[in-house]
Amino acid sequence: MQNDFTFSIIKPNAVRTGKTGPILAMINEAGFEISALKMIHMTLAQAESFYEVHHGRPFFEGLVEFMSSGPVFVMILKHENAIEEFRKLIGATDPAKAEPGTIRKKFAVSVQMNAVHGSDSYENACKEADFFFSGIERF
Ligand code: IDP
Ligand code: MG
Repeated sequence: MQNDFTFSIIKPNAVRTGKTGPILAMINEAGFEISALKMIHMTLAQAESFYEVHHGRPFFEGLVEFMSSGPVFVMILKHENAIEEFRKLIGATDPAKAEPGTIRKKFAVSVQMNAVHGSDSYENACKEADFFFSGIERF
């Protein structure tokens, strides 16, 4: 079924400061089911490849350095209308504009260090999930 899963990352700032558990609890409480999950530390080249779509943007260099600065949790999450529902749960890119009760409002420390990634389309969710997970790592 299209749009029944999304891809997410708990970003280095949140992992470093012990927010993985609280963020997973919010994801769980919102009704998402974990379909794949692992902890990794991306190289700079891997982060550049993942964020290729943003290559050339003024924040690109800082973003890829940040995303390769420490371990992250990558995951695939199942839910009806997963893309839209997860984007609602995480809130706006800029935490100053994120709704109260969203993950970014609670755990982001800046626009760059905004605690979590969520796919923006079904096509990108498929690409992003395939970038990090093989078939035998997905349930
Ligand atoms: P999204 O994560 O809400 O989809 P995108 O526009 O796809 O936002 O940007 C990807 C990531 O790049 C953001 O989550 C954030 O970490 C970083 N980013 C986006 N815009 C800026 C900016 O203006 N300054 C610093 N970092 C930014
Ligand atoms: Mg995006």
